[in-house]
Amino acid sequence: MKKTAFLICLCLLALTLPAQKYAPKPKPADPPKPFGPVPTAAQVAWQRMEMNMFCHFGPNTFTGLEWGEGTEAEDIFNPTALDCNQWVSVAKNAGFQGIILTAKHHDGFCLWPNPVSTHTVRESAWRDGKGDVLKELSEACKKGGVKFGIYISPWDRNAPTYGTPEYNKVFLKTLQSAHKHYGPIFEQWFDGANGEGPNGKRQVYDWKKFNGQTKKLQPNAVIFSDVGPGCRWVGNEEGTCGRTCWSRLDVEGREPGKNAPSQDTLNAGNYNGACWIPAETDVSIRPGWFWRDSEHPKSVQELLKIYYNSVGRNSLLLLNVPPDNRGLIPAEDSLRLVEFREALDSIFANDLAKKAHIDASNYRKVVKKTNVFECQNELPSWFNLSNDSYDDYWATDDTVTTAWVVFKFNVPQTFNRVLLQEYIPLGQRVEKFHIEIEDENGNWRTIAEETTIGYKRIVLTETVTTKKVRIVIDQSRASIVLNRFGLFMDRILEDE
Ligand code: FUL
Repeated sequence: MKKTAFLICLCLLALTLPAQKYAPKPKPADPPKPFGPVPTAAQVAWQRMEMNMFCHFGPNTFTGLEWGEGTEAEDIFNPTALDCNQWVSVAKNAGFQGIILTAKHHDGFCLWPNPVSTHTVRESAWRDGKGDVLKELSEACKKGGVKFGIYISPWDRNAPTYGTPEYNKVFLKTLQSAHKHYGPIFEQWFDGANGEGPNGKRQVYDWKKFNGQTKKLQPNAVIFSDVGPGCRWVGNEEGTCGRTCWSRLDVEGREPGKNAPSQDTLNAGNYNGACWIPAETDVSIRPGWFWRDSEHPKSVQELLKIYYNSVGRNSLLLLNVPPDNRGLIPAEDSLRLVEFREALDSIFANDLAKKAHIDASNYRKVVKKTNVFECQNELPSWFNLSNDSYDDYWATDDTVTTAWVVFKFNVPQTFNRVLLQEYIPLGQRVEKFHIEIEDENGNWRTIAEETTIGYKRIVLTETVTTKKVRIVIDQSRASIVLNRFGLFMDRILEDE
């Protein structure tokens, strides 16, 4: 009885309140639900680095070999003017966010005094055995604000235990010594190469333990191998990611090396892959991975093509820039990288799409968080396509998997590069899209047809001039979530 009286009072009170002030709150649209496997925060941060520098350095720098035998005398390693700060400044000037060093290549020589090896800088005459390249580079990276990563080859042509279960223990201790003393490490690189012939030693690697210990000691490190788990080899060393590239891969029953998925699969990913394992494109600025006096860096044009074929195809670019036998990055490579940076800036500094009026066939209703009571503050989320805030996106309603966005200009614009980005924290969705421009007669003309977008897609088109550009998403596996669209003019590779 008491309860009923209380409820009546409550209703009367509610009726006396001014209706206007308590108008029903518009329900802000929920963010789209994630689709399929999604990246971890570390994988998103890694992908956003876009370009990192690889440094192959070790006995091969002094012998001219690509794969050292493992029998080279330690004294062979003798850089006369090592300066890791110079490597860092070269990397920064080129716009690389991180550096990955071959701390131990297949010859087994360790660039740090690894306590479980007798084939290290400690055994060499270099700096009286007191030198430590890992220490110098990790400190230089910290000082320069560049992230530090390491390559440690599982294949070891020097380790006496190689080919026995004992080697796995040695390898775990090797990893531990590097991970404990030189972190934080943003990427751990596990090479899949294993060149021992039929009569040679074969190692059965304990990948579970290698990955488990790495995760424990360096929780933010993205682990590279043919099968991840953090990121995967792109399947070639030419700098070409698949035109269709899914960041998903099936790795059940797979291992790095001989039991890896086919190179074609690594190049394109698996449409329904169970794990988020994005592609990393590793390629050298020179013909070899290690420095040789007789070799020279690629041209700016070649580097730009590599950029489009890697970063522009939903992959991260890991460009190898090998230090020479002085322990310095040669002037011709560092100059080439400055030219490469200037070329990228000349193309991507001027986003023509920023001047556009945008319209879309559908958008998810997003109510400005600061003022949820006023419906007129609903923002068409397509505005987010031309701003630089990573976490703001244009998304369609849940059931809408085909949509267009049109970019209109007051005066005609000339461009040949179209940039698109999906908001990958919510997964990879788009599987087919095309780009149209309005011609002089007011008709739409298709200038490109592509498949995947992923983290970043740069579509190379003929040079066109138009007042209207339309992106048509023909097929998406869930609602569309794009966070960036841009239009650029490349005058360096204009007709490619
Ligand atoms: C390969 C190695 O065999 C090469 O020497 C180089 O380190 C390259 C990055 O990976 O598998």
